[in-house]
Amino acid sequence: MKRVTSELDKTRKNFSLFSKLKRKSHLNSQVWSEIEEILIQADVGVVATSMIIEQLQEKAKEMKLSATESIIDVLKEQLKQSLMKLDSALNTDAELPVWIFVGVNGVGKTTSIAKVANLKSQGGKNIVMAAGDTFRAAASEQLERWAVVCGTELIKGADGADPSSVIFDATEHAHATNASLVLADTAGRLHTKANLMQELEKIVRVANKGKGTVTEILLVLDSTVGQNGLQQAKSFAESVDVTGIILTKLDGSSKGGIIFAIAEELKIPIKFIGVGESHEDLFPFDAEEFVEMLFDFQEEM
Ligand SMILES: Nc1nc2c(ncn2[C@@H]2O[C@H](COP(=O)(O)OP(=O)(O)O)[C@@H](O)[C@H]2O)c(=O)[nH]1
Ligand SMILES: [Mg+2]
Repeated sequence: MKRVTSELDKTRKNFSLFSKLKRKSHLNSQVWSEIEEILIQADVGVVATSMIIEQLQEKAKEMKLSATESIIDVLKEQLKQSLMKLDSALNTDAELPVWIFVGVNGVGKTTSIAKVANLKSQGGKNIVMAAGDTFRAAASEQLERWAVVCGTELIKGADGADPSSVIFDATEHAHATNASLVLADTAGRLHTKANLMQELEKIVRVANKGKGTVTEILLVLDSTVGQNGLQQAKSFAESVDVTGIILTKLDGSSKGGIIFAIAEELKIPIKFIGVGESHEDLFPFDAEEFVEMLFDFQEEM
């Protein structure tokens, strides 16, 4: 995840305020409220921030800490732990694993499929993409262009076709051609529309009917929308068993702190982060490295 450092500049800028705070030697109530303010500013959110502060205050008491510098170090470890509690490993544990990408419009589902395809085909996997966004003709054309770039196969249906049947056909094709992973796109849907959410349940059910097994349902969230992403995640998780989150557009976002809200409040692991528009701009999520990068602000000191 080394290359990501500069892409995280905007989020890191928020966390770099901790370096100024470190210079205040004594831990007092003003320092506590500044810690709180920095976390909220970084879009960790009010609920997760108060959970974090509460834990941190307990530790400060237990460890009898009185220096601001040491509490910032403890905070950094605590943030790492909260992310590491969740398992970011990707599940391919099936004869033919199927990963379904879900989320609202424009968050980066289709682009993320290209990125995951690129990463996994470099790792030796034989991939079939399923153009399950049959809502707009342009959507399968977009995925088709990516399939060419990534050198993967693509199964699509007629415009307006039932997305479940397109994804089902992709699993049959993948099985027949000995492919090892199916990546299925879906149309963006408003999490507030009950019928669209029901369609998603059907997609998952049908994808499991043939030779494929759905081993990941990846919810794609746009990090630039901040706390609104939490609401999206809660609604999707009510309809389908979301196994992980792909957090996109971190390159243009100062709201990367949302990662901690997702971990604390939703307990859904982040599995990938997206940091740009090319098919190479995606990284498997590494909690330890991520937190190290956020707190790597020597240059600002
Ligand atoms: N900067 C940036 N742009 C992204 C990222 N992921 C997706 N995009 C852009 O967001 C827009 C919507 O992406 P798309 O994959 O079509 O979203 P979908 O509607 O969820 O399928 C496109 O212009 C993408 O290039 C990312 O990680 N960083
Ligand atoms: Mg799309």
